[in-house]
Amino acid sequence: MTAQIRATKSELPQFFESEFGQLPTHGVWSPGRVNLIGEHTDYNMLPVLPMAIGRGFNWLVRANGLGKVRVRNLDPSYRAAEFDASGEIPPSPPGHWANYIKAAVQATWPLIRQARGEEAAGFDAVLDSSLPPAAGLSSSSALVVGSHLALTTVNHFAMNPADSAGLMCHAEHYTGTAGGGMDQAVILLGQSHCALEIHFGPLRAEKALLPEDAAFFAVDSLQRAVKSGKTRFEYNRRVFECAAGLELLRRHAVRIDPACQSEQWRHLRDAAVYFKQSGISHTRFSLEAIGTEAWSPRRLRNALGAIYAELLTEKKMPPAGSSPWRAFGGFNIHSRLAHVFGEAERVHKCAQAFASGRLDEAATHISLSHASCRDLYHISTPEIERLAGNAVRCGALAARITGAGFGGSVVAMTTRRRAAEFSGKLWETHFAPMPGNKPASGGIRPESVIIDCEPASGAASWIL
Ligand code: NG1
Repeated sequence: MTAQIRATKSELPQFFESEFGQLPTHGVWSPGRVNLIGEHTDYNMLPVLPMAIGRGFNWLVRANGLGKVRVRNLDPSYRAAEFDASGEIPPSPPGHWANYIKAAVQATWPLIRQARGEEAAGFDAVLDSSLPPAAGLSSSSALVVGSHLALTTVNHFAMNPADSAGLMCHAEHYTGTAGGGMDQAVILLGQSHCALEIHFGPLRAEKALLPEDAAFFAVDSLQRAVKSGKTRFEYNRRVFECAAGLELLRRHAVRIDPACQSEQWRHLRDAAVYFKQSGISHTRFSLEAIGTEAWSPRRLRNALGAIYAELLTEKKMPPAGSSPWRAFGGFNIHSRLAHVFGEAERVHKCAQAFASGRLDEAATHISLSHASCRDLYHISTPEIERLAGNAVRCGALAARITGAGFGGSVVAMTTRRRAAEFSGKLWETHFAPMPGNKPASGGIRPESVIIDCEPASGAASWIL
């Protein structure tokens, strides 16, 4: 793996020794991911089609006898993270990178203690990242998963990767987002040469073959989607809207089909299964149950009763009256559900098109996904639209926003034959003219914004 070679050749070992006075004992690799299709479906237990990529975090670690976790980042803009390890760790201020490490440690620590009957060992670590932060390539979950592997590795505590993925999905909620399980799953289970079609509840990751001649690029819009403050509100709000939508569908289903057992629906996936089995159009059903108008908080509270407040808390929405609620235009439940049900159907169709080498058909699903993310889920931005448009004008078969949205990256698909021409043109037309972007003045480099993505294997740890 190129990234591992990079670690041993870099200054990381000296950095570790100068910080901690000893040599590291283990290495850890935790990659980022790019999601090809299936956006905002995972927390509804509907499938996704991501792949792990060759960029991520390189870690060097060693157990310490201090009961502490001490982590240093080679990038000096991240201050040292240091805290007492336990199952209940007070969080750092919102948005602080230490929270991603704390998230993993507080969830993993009690498991080791329970299995061993004694406290786990803390660890010292240095890390270096080749992933752009907050760019929709899952640097946050790569940090969470890497911290989990650092802790389990120095404690010689073996866990099945699928169990680690489930544990880390819930662990990351500590940071304030109510995300699904896609990122942690693909980071832990990723395989070289293929994407994964991931199903949830229970977690099932199937190899998704990609055509030999397909090439993928993650292209960074340079608009950072930092998941604290407004962006976190916008993400959790959509998770809430899906959960509230499920409640409204469930109530409508009882009225029109008392035998439907909708009281057992836990996720939008369960409603999707019901629609499929009963031959019902989700579009028509949602229209009847929800209507197309935005729901004001008051109207939704009246419709849902006590569940409204419970869901707000469960989905980590801030208290009423706090700043993100100001200028709130209502809950767009109908359009959110239309996106989620449509997107879930596209995931499997796109995987099938890939498997049988039908690139043009896959490109159609990818383009439709982007339009749905923009028009129904409202996660695109003018910068992303400009970038996705330019990618297509430069020869991409399709380009779509990837990850949570509100900035971040676009994934562009092209053919291997046209890949070099595509990336050259995109650099010349989109990035090179950016004000202040002169290589001589330390401007951005093509390979740091137009990232050639081969499907790569998932996270790993090893003895040095
Ligand atoms: P990113 O792009 O890493 O913030 C987020 C969620 C995913 C998924 C996608 C949208 C986390 C850790 N990740 O990804 O679970 O919902 O958005 O498809 O919350």
